[in-house]
Amino acid sequence: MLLNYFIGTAGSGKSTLTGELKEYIVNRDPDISVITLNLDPGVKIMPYTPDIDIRDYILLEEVMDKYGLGPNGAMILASDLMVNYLDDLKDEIDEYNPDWILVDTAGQLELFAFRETGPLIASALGFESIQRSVSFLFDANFVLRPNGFISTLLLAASVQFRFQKIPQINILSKVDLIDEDQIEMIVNWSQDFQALEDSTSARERGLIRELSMLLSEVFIQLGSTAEIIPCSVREENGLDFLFGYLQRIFDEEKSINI
Ligand SMILES: Nc1nc2c(ncn2[C@@H]2O[C@H](COP(=O)(O)OP(=O)(O)OP(=O)(O)O)[C@@H](O)[C@H]2O)c(=O)[nH]1
Ligand SMILES: [Mg+2]
Repeated sequence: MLLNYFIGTAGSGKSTLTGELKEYIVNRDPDISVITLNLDPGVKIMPYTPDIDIRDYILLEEVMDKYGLGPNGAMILASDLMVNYLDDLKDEIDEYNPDWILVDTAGQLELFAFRETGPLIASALGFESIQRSVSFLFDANFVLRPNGFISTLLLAASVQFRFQKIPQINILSKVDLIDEDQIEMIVNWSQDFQALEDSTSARERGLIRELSMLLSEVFIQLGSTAEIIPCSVREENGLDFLFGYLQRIFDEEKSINI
């Protein structure tokens, strides 16, 4: 079984991609049974209908009313309360017994990634022969400049640090909003941090330049990360690559369990 978490900044396209990727897989390979799991207790309108939904157990609005909290405080509490429903989620997953589970997380990524909940859910749902992966979305709107790319890279690196041992795929989302040259430039930054440092030196000024140069130097020291996959659900672009990456992770699990 493969369980993939979509994580990324607010509005980066996690829910849309979760729904579209399921559609893509159903059409592309009917032998793979795939379900979606929504872990966002606060979402009101979703671009797809999740097969399993945390909102059946916790609703942000009810937490606000019951505990007299505003949306932010209630979101923190709701995400902590999710842990109480892990057995229910597991039972629902067992009923479906799927090959792949696509997990859609809330926009407040720090709640899922930096508090105890996310890693706890990740390990609690990591039962039996389950292979897990994280797909981290870089919103094309925000990574056009080196400083935007570097700050998102720092977030992605923090998530990787928290979800140790879980393979991470980096996705450049909404690429229909930027042009081909820009896509190429960002993919190049992800493969070659020296190119990122050169762009930083050319395009940033003052303190931001100094800081960005230092940070890109840190990434050079840390070594190269995986190439970022450009994706657009509008143009159905990149879903094949993402599917391929996930399939490789899934096949690795199968070969380990033979
Ligand atoms: N142009 C374009 N817009 C997209 C794409 N994917 C998502 N969007 C739009 O981006 C907005 C946010 O998409 P969501 O899928 O709700 O993003 P999210 O990351 O789930 O948002 P939160 O859960 O609120 O953090 C919506 O208006 C989507 O229609 C894409 O590939 N291209
Ligand atoms: Mg969402």
